Amino acid sequence: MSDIEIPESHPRYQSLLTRHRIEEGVEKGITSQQGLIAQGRGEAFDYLLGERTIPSADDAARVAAAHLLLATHPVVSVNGNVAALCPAEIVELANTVDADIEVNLFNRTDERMQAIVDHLREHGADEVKGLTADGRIPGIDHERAKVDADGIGSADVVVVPLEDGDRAEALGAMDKTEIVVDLNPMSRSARVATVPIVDNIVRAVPNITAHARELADASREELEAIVADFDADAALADAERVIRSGSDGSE
Ligand code: PTJ
Repeated sequence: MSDIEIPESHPRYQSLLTRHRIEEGVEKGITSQQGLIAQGRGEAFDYLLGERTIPSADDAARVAAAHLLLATHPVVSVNGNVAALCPAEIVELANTVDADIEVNLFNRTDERMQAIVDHLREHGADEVKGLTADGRIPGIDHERAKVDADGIGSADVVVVPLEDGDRAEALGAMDKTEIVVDLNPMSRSARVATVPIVDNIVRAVPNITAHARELADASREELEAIVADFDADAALADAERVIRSGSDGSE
């Protein structure tokens, strides 16, 4: 990571790099201006979590990997913040678990959709879905309802990072397994997720990939046991406890 002129030893290096990527995303027409606000909200929670992956979030990332390996048709949904922050890591995750990538935007415009598809292709994606938009998620009346029928429309497991609660709830109602990455354990999307990962997207995505690689040879029974053991409410309660107390119990 060397796209900013700040030494990696700087204590706030990762945070400054993340801000820089979001700013650059806005300049390139990838990230919406609201994305800057969303980033600020996320940063506040990350600061309280100690800007690290807490053990319960690492466990959740492993469960997410198991779900993705068990899935028949997994899809990773990408918005303007995710595309700016970790495009290559999204492509790597999708390749590792054989998932489709689909762009899905709250502030959807044709220009921004195309800019994100192009950006993901520049970072190694072969096929990026989302432009066809021939499917709809029932129960949502904004642009996020638009999906590809052969993408999110027919997925059994969907990774939805930095989601708004509406779509997360509607996808749940369609009986899809939802893996949500959100730094706020109290957000509606984290609360309705099958697997909430309370971590920064820049850490969570490579972590899911690492777990998927480690679990690549696990049997279906082993993966199903990992999935069955997970308690989403306990994961959220743990993240909230860390935020309030500043300790994850591991020190
Ligand atoms: O690109 P678009 O048009 O689809 O718009 C995307 C945004 C993010 C602007 C839109 O979905 C939005 O407004 O989201 P919210 O409602 O602000 O929710 C964003 C959530 O993501 C909040 O709960 C933040 O805490 C969380 N968040 C922000 N940055 C990160 C994050 N979670 C993980 N990693 C981050 N880097």
